[in-house]
Amino acid sequence: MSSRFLTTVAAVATLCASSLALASDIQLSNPAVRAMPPGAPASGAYVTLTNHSDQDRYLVAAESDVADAVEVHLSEMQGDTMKMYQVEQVLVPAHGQAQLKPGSYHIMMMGLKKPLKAGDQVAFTLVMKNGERLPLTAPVLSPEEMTQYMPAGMKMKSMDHSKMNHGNHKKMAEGEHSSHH
Ligand SMILES: [Cu+2]
Repeated sequence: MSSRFLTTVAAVATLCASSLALASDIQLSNPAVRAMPPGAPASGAYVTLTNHSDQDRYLVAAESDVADAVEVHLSEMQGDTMKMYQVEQVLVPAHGQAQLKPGSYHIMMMGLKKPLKAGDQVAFTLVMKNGERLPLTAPVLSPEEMTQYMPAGMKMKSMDHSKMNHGNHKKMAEGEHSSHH
């Protein structure tokens, strides 16, 4: 290992001392996994990606060892039936957001290796089109908690309890905001 490399590492470490997450332009917030009873074949995971860069970015895949297969899906109403299918990518627009949420884009875990109990944590790796890999740990939410996670439900709650909305992802938000410019 050259001393030049060590110098670079030290400089980067200093810059990022307040938040390792700042290594990426993509901020992950509001992660959630839907709890599933024993024997359930599949479940969904949700997260919001915020792109702090000037370039459009794309989520192309997700990985986890919790299931045999993990895919990025889109749910859509077709007539009065909810259909879902795998998508090649999800756009995270420059200085914008992509929300993976119930009834829309989601991470699909198929062939669950164990039941997903409320309170558990599930580790994922999100893969971006540019090759960047973003680690993500998502809490498993009970059916009741998932109801709160619904975008419509969150909107109504935030009218009365605006702090609740931020409380859900305060760890990530604080780290990002303290050094974001
Ligand atoms: Cu799906």
